[in-house]
Amino acid sequence: MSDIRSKFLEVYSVLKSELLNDPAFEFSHDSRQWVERMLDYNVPGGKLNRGLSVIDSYKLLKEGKELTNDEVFLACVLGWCIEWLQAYFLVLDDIMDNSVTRRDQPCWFRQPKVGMIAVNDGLILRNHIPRILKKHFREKPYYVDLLDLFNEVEFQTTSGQMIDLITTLVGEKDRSKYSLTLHRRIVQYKTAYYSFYLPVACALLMAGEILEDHIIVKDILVEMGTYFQVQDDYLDCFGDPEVIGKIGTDIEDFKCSWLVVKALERCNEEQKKLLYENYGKADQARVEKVKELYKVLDLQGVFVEYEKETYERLLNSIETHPSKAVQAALKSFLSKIYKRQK
Ligand code: DMA
Ligand code: MG
Ligand code: MG
Ligand code: MG
Repeated sequence: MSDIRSKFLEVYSVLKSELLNDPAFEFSHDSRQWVERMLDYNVPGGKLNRGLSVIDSYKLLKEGKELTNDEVFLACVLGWCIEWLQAYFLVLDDIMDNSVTRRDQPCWFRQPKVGMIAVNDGLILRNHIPRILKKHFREKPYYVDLLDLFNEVEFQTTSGQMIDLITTLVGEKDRSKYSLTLHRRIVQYKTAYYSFYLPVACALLMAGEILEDHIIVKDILVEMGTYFQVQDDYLDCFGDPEVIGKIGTDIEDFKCSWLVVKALERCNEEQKKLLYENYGKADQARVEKVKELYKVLDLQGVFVEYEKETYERLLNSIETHPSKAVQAALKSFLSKIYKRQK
């Protein structure tokens, strides 16, 4: 394991132990055990890309200057706050999307004895974040900005989740409403801000920067996040569940996925009819018919082309940025997701 990853995981144990001994709540043996199990199940088991990106970006912004132990620790803490935020969104997202597996295990709400307690567990995860921030950043000059950043990004993400969910109501009435413009709006809000802008914004605040001075960086990261969610939509259908650790549900759930938008763009009247009849039904045979159609329409080829173009476009806009350090941070983030299989 890389040095930084093992350091990062050590910090998880520190934060967990602080939260399990939070003096603001008198834990009983059972409640402490519940929270510990819930955290271990939902927080550290992902790719950790978002969390690790805070440390990576901060290092690059410091242009090779050796970081102090304290700086590394604080960057790890912020990284974990993003992983906590992600865990909170995912626990609730899996309930709303009626998903089966996540990170190679059953979704938390599918665990025996958990069920809808998972809703409150999601809220607990969410409430941990300001507690972690208060403990470690209260004295920092950028504390208020940090709190504001997390609040703003959470608002954007929950709003994105809302439009992701209510758009399916529109789609059930009229599938032709699903467009690239609508898709873009959903994924910017539900994914791009918290997954891409937030890690770099955390690093910028730690480096003493003012976020308003970095609008271009934000725009590039939101573009990158959009690309990331197109990949997620693609992998939902064409990814290997063994590799991505989750079973896709977008077709059953009637989602305004990038794939269905592209299919609608490309299909003839007959194929459109087939799509209308089979999309959005929790029936394996119908799901297979939709997947067949996606293959006939060569959506795999369309995606490969999209991926190539997007990568080049992103690289170009990164290279127009005046700061080499910022360029390096953005390129490092992009390289982590380009052609990802999981
Ligand atoms: C994910 O959208 C967005 C959030 C905020 C969790 P999604 O439902 O496509 O994600 P996944 O495919 O991981 O369930
Ligand atoms: Mg989901
Ligand atoms: Mg979802
Ligand atoms: Mg998805």
